[in-house]
Amino acid sequence: MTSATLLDRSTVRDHRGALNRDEITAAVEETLVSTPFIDVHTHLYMPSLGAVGLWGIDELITYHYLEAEFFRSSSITPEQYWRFSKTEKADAIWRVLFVENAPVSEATRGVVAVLQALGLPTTGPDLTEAREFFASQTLDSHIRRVFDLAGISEVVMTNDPLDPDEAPLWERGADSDRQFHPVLRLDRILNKWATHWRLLESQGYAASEDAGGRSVAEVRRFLLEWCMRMRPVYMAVSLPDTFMFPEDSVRGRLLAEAVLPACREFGIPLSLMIGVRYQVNPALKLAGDGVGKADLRAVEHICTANAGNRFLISVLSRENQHELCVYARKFNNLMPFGCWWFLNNPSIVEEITRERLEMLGTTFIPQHSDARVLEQVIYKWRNTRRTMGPILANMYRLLWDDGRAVTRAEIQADIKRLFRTNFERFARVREQ
Ligand code: FIX
Ligand code: ZN
Repeated sequence: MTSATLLDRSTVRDHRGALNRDEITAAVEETLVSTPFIDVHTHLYMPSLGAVGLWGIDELITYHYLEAEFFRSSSITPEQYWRFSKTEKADAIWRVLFVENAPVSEATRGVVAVLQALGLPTTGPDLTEAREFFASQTLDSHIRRVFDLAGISEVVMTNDPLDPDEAPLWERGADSDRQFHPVLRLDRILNKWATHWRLLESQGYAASEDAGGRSVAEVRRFLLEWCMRMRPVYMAVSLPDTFMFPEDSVRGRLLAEAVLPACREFGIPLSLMIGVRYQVNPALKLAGDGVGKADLRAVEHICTANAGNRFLISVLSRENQHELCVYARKFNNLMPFGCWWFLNNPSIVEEITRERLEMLGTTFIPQHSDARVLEQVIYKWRNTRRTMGPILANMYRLLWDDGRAVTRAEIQADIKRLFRTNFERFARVREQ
């Protein structure tokens, strides 16, 4: 006899609109499909920044996730590969990962899902038909269609104020777009000061190599001027597995004395993405980064010392996930988000998400796409909905078995909170 039948059904169904146990799965699936998500971290760009945005079949195939997998299955060396044209690179990867081998990995299967969603052939010796299709698209209408297929209403960009291609577009006054939210990305300033302080100096900021003198105040001025220009929804930085806070370093000083005060002044969160081992194999370029377990006492210290700041935090190492959940229970100025990069695989997303639901309820942001190529949002959000459905349905069934049914409205509110309002409220998006 199951626990369900042991329960007095009338007590379980004692509130208006309560679902039956066997209605939960369909209600969850329908709500996941009908709720447009906000994608809180991508490397996508609004049309007015079109020059730096990636889209189309050649970009999909030469995505650094696929390059890493290509070098495992091909005798072509990275040195030879980097001498290829974009088309030659895409042709080589298509042949090796999609023709000579079945595309079963998460990243290769993703390309197949995108081709299918756009009505293109998912098999075939070459990419001719796909190239013709993408060549016939108009970027603006294509973006809207792709967002619809992905079930997202907005994306959050990654905008680098020191990027030589992107920064001039902002300085010339890039048109904003309601479906693209800017973010001020600070990796060059915080992680590569030694090679970038001169750029600030050349722009009229009194910076110095040791970040002494007026450097801190000037960086703060730089950040606030870019906040006025870009209106970011948050500032962001990726950090190595060795990151510590406080830290007696240029990064430690700029973070504590320039970035955190600027975030408070502009009223936006700081996103910390912790745990990268940069360029463990430089021959693979963007595909050459790795992961390392970080000492999350840095998170404890930064949340404690900066109660006036809000932190969006994602950690790259699987081994750091539980600690992050525990810290989120201690600090309500900490919002865990996403299953980042090497964690964005359904088996790991399931593990992390179940743990977060059990420890945090619905007070976290389950996922972001990290899309670098426009059409990737289609498969990354399809995977997320496919993974989230059974997890959420099981959660509500357990609640049912424990004596309380849920309503469709409650499921809608929870899913909206997980994939929209947690971010909107934490980043105060609608207030800006
Ligand atoms: O730092 C980041 O934002 C990372 O997401 C990227 O650098 C990384 O290369 C990536 O594409 C992960 O999915
Ligand atoms: Zn990213």
